[in-house]
Amino acid sequence: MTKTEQYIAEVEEVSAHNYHPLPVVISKAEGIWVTDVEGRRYIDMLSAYSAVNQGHRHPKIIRALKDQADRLTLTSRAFHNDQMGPFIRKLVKLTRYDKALLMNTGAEAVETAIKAARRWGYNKKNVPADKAKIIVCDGNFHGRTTTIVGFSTDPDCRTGFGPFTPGFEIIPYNDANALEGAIDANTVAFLVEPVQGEAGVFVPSEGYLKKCAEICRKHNVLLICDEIQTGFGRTGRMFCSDWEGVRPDIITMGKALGGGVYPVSGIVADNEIMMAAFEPGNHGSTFGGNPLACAVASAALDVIVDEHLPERAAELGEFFRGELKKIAHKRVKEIRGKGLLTGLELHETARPFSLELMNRGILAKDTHGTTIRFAPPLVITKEELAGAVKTIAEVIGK
Ligand code: IF1
Repeated sequence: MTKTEQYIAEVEEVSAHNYHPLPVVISKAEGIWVTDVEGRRYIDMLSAYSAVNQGHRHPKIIRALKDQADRLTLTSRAFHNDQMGPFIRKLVKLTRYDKALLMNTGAEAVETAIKAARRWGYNKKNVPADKAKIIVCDGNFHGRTTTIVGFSTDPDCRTGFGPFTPGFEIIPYNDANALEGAIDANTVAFLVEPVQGEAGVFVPSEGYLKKCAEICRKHNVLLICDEIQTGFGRTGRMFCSDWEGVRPDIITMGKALGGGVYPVSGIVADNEIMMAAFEPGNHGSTFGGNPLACAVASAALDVIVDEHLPERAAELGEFFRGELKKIAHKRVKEIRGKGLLTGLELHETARPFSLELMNRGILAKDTHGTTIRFAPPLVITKEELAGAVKTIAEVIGK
């Protein structure tokens, strides 16, 4: 057995079988490159689902991690720490909101937004107790807690995990009229991804989010944008909602906020929501806002701003999709995306192509059967992207 086979066999034996990864075992990484246990190098074109926008092990982020690890890692929120305030200040200045609430994973950020919206609804909109409704979209992906999978439309995510939390209504994505039709007196929020990732990189029509924002405002419904995957430069703006000049009432964030180094998530919102929703004792997390997380996330934000990652993603994404479109092979059904988040949809099953790309040094994951998702770290160069396109063309054209 090769080393790769040994590691995979071990995981098969001792880990729950909740994933079906590509058969590559990674042991090292730097920037856009990862190295497997056989010493083979690959370009990472998944970026841990956009969590390593800054590239693997960015030196400034690793420095922050090490320095903070030598001082203080965890206090819990029973005491203050000297990292949380300065970091949140930086985050709310960047995002231009009054306040942030820090958690660890994306799903927790979404749960936090749901709680905030419900409490706001009861305290500010006078929704009768336990009647709050939140509208969500067909094809959504917001995480894997029991509440969140309860409003998923993907059978793989939800089957067998009920009974589910009530209070959610599902409408079609990319249909602003459906949103207006679904809003009633008890509706507190509309939760939406500005680009649907899991659904196969589905980019809604231009103006959709703006229209949704107007409808929400008109009916006093909170707009919650889930930017966990689309945030921090991935789509070519700091947040994807910036593309349409939309300022959501709540943004959920995670993934790249921790620079691919440490799980850090949270929500931002203004006082009107944060103060109505949260008081001592009604929400929290042992690790949320811990000093190690804050030190890492602070450096992660600096890298995004200092290295102009949103601007890079905008420019390189255009270049990448332009080059991909030149492949024009009959196997290709559609190429779509925003910034450095691209889906290449085929007329056939995508997994064999992901496997062949892997054999040629490119790691990209198939999603929803026929789409390959390309989302390299935003620090990738034009030359590296051009090289990747050549390989992709060879694999698709084979
Ligand atoms: C998995 C997808 C990506 C997310 C949005 C919340 C979360 C995610 C918009 C939850 C997480 C992940 C998690 C990963 C696969 C993945 C994914 F294919 F399922 F849709 F990225 F595209 N909101 N996305 O995309 O964040 O709790 O995981 O930190 O296997 O679950 P989390």
